[in-house]
Amino acid sequence: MAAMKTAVPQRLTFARGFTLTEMAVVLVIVALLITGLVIPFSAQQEIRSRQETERALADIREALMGYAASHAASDLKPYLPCPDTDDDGLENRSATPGPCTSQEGRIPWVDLGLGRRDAWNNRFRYRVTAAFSNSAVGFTLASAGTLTVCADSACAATIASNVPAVVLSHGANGAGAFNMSGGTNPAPAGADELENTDNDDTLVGRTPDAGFDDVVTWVPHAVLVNRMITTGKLP
Ligand SMILES: [Ca+2]
Ligand SMILES: [Ca+2]
Repeated sequence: MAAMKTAVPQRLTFARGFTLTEMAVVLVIVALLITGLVIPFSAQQEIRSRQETERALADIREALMGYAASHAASDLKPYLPCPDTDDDGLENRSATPGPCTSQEGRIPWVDLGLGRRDAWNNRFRYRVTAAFSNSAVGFTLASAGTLTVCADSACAATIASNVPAVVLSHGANGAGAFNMSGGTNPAPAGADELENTDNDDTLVGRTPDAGFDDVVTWVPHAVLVNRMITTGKLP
């Protein structure tokens, strides 16, 4: 009897101690799991936003080619829309019919019926070659795009040349983007992102990393011309 009385408390003491240790281990594991889940969640949200913006840009590219196929200039040749320069979603021309007020601005989302904002709540930037956007004199098979998409701001490597039009999102940081209030966000820090805000014919469309998060697409010359031929708009 005495031996049994001492054996039971010993077993209970051992069981209680083991449970506490086990709980501590479980708590540590749960803490590690929560930390591990929280970080990928924000990263996953970023990936979803980027994919959403990439899909929107692909739709905009199709819409631009549809616009060219459905609009005839005064000479009956096709033309691309002008950028929107006053944040109303409508293209801006210095004469109607005629050339654009500016070759760069916001994508004219009202004219296209899509592309009002990217996943980070900024406008899409749009730049178009003058010879492809004049509604008095449309483009022909001989028209050349003046835009160049490069791998970096120095343009040591070219990704696409002879490009008629480029559309881009300034990414998660939104640096240099036209915002939803009609203004422009503070300029980006990196040279490659800065190249996409300086209103010239060179743009950067490289793989994203810590110093570059722009999402860039363009209307390739050969694809646009081929679409005009297959729809009977050219030659
Ligand atoms: Ca406008
Ligand atoms: Ca530039």
